[in-house]
Amino acid sequence: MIRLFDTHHIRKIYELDGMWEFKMYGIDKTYRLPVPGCWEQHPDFLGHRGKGTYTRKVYINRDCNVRLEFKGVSHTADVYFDGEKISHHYNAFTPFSAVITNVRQGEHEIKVEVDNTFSESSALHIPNDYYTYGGITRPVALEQIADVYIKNIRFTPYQKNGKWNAKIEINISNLSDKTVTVDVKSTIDRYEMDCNVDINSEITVVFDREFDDVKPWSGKQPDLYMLNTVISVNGIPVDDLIERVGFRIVEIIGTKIYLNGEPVYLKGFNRHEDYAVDGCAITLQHMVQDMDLMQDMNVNAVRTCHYPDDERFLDLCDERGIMVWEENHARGLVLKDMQNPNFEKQCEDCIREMIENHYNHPSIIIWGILNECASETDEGRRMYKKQYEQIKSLDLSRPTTSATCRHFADICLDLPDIVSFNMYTNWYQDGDISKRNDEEIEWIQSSGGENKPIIVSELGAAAIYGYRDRSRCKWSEERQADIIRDNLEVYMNDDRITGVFIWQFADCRVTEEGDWFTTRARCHNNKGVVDEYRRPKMAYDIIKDMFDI
Ligand code: ADA
Repeated sequence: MIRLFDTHHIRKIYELDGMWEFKMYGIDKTYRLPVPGCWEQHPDFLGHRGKGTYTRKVYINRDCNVRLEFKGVSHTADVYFDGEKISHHYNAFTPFSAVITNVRQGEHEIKVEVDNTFSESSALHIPNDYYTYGGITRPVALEQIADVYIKNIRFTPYQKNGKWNAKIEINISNLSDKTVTVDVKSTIDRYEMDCNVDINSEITVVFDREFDDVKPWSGKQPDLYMLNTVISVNGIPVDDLIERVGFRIVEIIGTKIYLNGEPVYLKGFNRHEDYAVDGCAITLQHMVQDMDLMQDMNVNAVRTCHYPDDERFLDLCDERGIMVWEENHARGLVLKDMQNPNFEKQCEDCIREMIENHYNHPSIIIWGILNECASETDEGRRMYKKQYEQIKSLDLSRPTTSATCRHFADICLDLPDIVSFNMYTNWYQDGDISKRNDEEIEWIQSSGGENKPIIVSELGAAAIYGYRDRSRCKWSEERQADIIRDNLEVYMNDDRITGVFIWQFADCRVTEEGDWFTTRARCHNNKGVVDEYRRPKMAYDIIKDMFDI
C-alpha cells in the first residue's frame, strides 16, 4: 500500500510490493527478498553495509507511457528499465519517480542497484546515532500514464473575511510533441471547479475560491476532504489524481503557535523510523501500533527525527489529528561534515522533495532543518540561512525551526520562526532543571530568539528495558521515569514554552561505525519510552498521566 487512500480511479496503478530477486555484490548467490524491506532482516545480511541489486519483471498490458514511483530506497538508488538507466537518487527518506515513454505491451524488467555504504559521496547518511539500513525500504508503484497527465497538485487553504478559501495549483505535463486542449475538473465535496486549457509541454492550472461551509482540520476534529481532479481530452477522461486535504491555517502570533486562530501546546515524541523486526521499513501494522501507543500516552504531536517520514505515517497523522514537525535529513553534523562538497546539494534536494511530496498533509505544521548541526559557526549560518530561504520559497504557509544544542553559542536563532532547543538536564548534565531552563531561555531571548515561540525539541534519558533497580541509578527504568517527569514538570509549567518533544518514542538501532557503541549499549539508542519491540518502560505511564491535560 502506497498511501492510506486511493490516489487514482482512472490512472492505472500497480503496486510492486512483493518478492524481488536480490543479489548482494560480492556474494555468489541469488535471493528473493520482500519489497518494501531491509536486507538486514535476512540472516546473511544482519549488519551488512554494501551494494545490492533488486530485480523483477513487470507485464505491461498495452502500449503506453510508464511512471515508476519509489517512496524510499536506502540510501542510494540507480534504477534501470529494460537495462536502460532511468533514475539516480540519493537519500533513503524522500520519494522519487521516473517516466518512460512509448513502452510496448509485454514483459519488461526493473532493476534497482542499492547502496548503503558510507563514503564522501554520502554527506547525510553517515555513522550516526541511528542506523542507515539497506534496501527498497518504502513502497514502489508502476503507473500507466497518458500523454497528458497530472504531475502533482498543491492545495493551500486560507481564511478570507472569516471564510475558508483554498488555492489549488494543478501541474499538468504533456509528453507528446503537439499542443493538446484539455478540460480540467476538480471537485471537493459539493464544490466543482472546471476550465479548458491548451498545453504545449507543461502548465499549471490554478483554482482559487471560497468553500464557505467546510469543516476545519484540527487535532480534536481532523476533518479531511478528497480533492479529486480529472483531466479530459475531447470529452474523454485520460488521467486523474486524488489528494486528501484539510482546511487549516498555522500562524505564529507573538510567542505562540496558532492553529485556526487557537493557540496550541505541542506535547509529543521524537520518533525514528525503526522497528525491531522491520528495520526502517516499518509495516503499516507497526506504524498504526506506534500511533496507537503515542495516542494512548495523550500526545498531540510528533517530530519526524531526523528526516522526512513515510507518507503512510503522515496519512495516519492527518487522520488522527496529530500535528507534525517534519524535518530534512541531518543529525549532529559538525562544520567539517557540512563542508562535504555534496552536503548543500543533498540538503537542497531533500528539502525540495520533502515539501513537493508532503505539502498537502494538513498535519504538518512545522518544517524543520539541520538537527544539532554547526549553527555556532559563520559558515554554518550561511547554510542554515540558505535552507530556511529555500523552505520559504517553496511554502509560505508553515513556520520553520531547527533543534539546537549549541547552547550560549548558536548564532542562527534570528533565522527561524520558532526557536527549539535540545536539553538533557539530569541525564548528560546533572543540575537544577528550572535554573538551566531559565538560563537557556534568557540566552535565547537575548540572542535573536526574542518574541518567538520556544519548543523544547528533545528531553529525556536512557533506560534498558526490563532493568529495574531500587537505587534508581542511571540506565534503570526508574531513573528514566524520574528524569522525564522532573523535566516535563518544569517545561510544561513554563508559559514561555509552547511545546515539548520527548526523546524518544522507541529505542532505535545505531551504527557500529563511529564511536556510538561506547555510549549506546546494545548498539541502540536506549532513550525510548518503549523498546524496539514497543514494550513499554516505566516512564510510559508517567507521560500518559502528565500529557493528559
Ligand atoms: C541529540 C540528537 C538525537 C539523539 C540524542 C541522544 O539531541 O538530536 O538524535 O542523539 O541527542 O540520545 O543523545
